[in-house]
Amino acid sequence: MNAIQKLHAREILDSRGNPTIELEMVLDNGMKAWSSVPSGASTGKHEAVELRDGDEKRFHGMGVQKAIQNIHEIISPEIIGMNPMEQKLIDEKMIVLDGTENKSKLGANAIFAVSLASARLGAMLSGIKLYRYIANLSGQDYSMVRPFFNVINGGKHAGNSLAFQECMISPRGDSFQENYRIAAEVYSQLKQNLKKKFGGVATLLGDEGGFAPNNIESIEYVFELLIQAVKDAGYEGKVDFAIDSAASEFYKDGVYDLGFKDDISNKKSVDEMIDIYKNLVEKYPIISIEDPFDQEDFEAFSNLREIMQEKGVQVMGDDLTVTNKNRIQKAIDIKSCNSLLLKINQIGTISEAIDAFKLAKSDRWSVMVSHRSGETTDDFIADFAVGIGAEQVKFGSVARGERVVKYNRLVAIEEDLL
Ligand code: 2PG
Ligand code: MG
Repeated sequence: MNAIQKLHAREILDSRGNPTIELEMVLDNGMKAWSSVPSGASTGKHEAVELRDGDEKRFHGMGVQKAIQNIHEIISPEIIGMNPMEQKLIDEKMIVLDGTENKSKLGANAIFAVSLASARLGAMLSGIKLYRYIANLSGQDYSMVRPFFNVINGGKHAGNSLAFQECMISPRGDSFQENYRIAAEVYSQLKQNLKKKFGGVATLLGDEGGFAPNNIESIEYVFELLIQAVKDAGYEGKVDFAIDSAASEFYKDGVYDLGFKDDISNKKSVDEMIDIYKNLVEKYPIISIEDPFDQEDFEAFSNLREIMQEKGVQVMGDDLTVTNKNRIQKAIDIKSCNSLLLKINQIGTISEAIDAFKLAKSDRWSVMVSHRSGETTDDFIADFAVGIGAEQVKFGSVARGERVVKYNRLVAIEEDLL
């Protein structure tokens, strides 16, 4: 009868060594699907709540035993007996069971694990590939995505002094395979160049597998390094760049402090930040700017969007919009963005993430599906991005297993699409 028979969750570790949830969902015919839960470091204030135990004696308070207990004792009795193909009903049931605005009762991490596993099981039951199943669920046409690879890490994701969180490269090749290869070649060129210039310590990695050199005087200099690596690798003019400032992390009392990690004050006003972005876009092939300002400053976003729109540059909301339809609607009304960063765990369920996607599309935004800085080897978001027909993805660098597992899945999907 194709009913969910059992949910079993356990505590595992993510790529940063923090505890997270792995879930197994079993169907009455013996089919099994699993999921595991990522976790952000530069989380937006308005994201759905990731439930942590707060017991300092275990994992410095980061344990997820309460969330696991919520799966076993509260979600499981309600979900057992349901058909996993009823994704919307399952997601809605959990939203009602939780009953809070931000999923703080059951934990968005608990809800997310169940939502993903049921989609996987639904796809297995339908006998189709997960990305095709997601396309059916969302009513969208699946399509291959353009990847953005985070090759220089800063902000909260690295121990260096760079304020800006992510500097990405995005080759303009004809296929995903080609873009993946170009990115890997540029990455290894960049490694050689960094080593030659600053020594081996400059090639240490940040949380998302990009390099985290400490000898960087300015954000311009990062892009000079990238220009050089692209050129040396033989791809001059064939690679675009993107930036995720994650600016909420260095915003305080009306100013952006680019020296925040070293306690060396380097304060910039909104207007000065706009000048930095204008200058960057003029000098380098930057096509996307994510979270350029604080997560509450819809107005500053919209000032930048007005400037960038005509240059064809994306102004993308992440902490600003948190995959939440109320905040996306506000950003549409105020014209803050023309692009959405979409993270399923920011909102908690697949159904809500699909709704967020559709809302952004209703205002003709582009959409980039994203990993979190703390990841697992779950590759669900690769299928999800292709299935909903998002144009872009970012899953970190071309190194570290929890990042490449998702890009590697795209290689297989692309083959399947040919
Ligand atoms: C971001 C993400 C992922 P985090 O800001 O876009 O790169 O970081 O998961 O730490 O929020
Ligand atoms: Mg971001």
